[in-house]
Amino acid sequence: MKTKKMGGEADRGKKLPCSDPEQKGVIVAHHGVAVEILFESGERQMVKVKRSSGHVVGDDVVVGNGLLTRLPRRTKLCRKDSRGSIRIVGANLDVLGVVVASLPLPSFGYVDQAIVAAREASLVPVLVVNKCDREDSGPFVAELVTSYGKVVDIFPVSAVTGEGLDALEVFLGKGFRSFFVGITGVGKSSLLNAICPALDLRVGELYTAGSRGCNTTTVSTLHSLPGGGELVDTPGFNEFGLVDISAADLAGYFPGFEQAMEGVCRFRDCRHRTEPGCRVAELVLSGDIPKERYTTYLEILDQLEAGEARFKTRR
Ligand SMILES: Nc1nc2c(ncn2[C@@H]2O[C@H](COP(=O)(O)OP(=O)(O)OP(=O)(O)O)[C@@H](O)[C@H]2O)c(=O)[nH]1
Ligand SMILES: [Mg+2]
Repeated sequence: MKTKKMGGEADRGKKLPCSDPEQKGVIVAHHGVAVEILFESGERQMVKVKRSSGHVVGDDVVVGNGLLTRLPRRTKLCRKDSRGSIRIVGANLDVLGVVVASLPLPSFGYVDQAIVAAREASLVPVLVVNKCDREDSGPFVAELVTSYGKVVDIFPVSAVTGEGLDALEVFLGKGFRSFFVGITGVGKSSLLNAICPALDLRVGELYTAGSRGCNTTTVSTLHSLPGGGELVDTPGFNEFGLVDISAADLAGYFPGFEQAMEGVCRFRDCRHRTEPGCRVAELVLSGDIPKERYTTYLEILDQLEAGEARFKTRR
């Protein structure tokens, strides 16, 4: 594959003396200082970019005349990392596949925050429960079905035995661009290999309870699937900090609160804590919103409010 240097300023839009014809393509891998572009012609090319270019996998670009120009994004998915930095993780996506397994277990609130972030970014969230061949996976799947069964599609699968992969492939094949997220070691790359064996992506060593959880995948990559659709494999990350969601908006996106949003609370700025006439509180009392869902909501609400208070103090 050719690697082309676009020049120091190229990806910021300054024109450089060069007369290549323009070609449209999509970024299929991001290596920090270079991006791999798949052009509409089928040709692939590595193009050097600044580390701070802001380009991500899934970005549509036009390359030509020494310029790399990013086209407007249809959707973008963001998260805050453990240091509070905002990261755009992918662009022009349709589906967010939150991959979980009974080992390693996701951190508290991970699935909820991923679903909230997907909804805010106008993506369809689904839960992919991998490692269903494990003995402890039955109760784990049952728990997830109780919590999220009415809220999102759930795909129990095993990359090892192939169980459940047909249904997942049919779903992914509907022409979507899907994006797998999940903590390291849940088997995102293994699933892609199982769906698309020709890829032969690197997978981690056997995960045991004492494993340190180092990232095996270090670069996000976009792949076309044999049955249709596209899928992005990503390095695992343990935190899914919310971006662009205010404490006031949280309930509107929160998994399990859909029914509550159909009615109205007495106060328009109700945070659903202890306010009188609160629709969420009514549904928790009647058992329509499970208590654990509500507890998780309150904890994430606390975190968002604390973040907003810190931001105000700094200003
Ligand atoms: N039992 C079982 N193990 C699996 C399954 N899928 C993956 N694994 C194992 O889980 C470990 C981690 O798999 P990876 O595919 O590298 O996980 P990953 O989510 O891509 O990890 P990162 O790239 O670090 O984010 C490997 O040892 C796999 O063999 C599965 O369906 N069942
Ligand atoms: Mg991986």
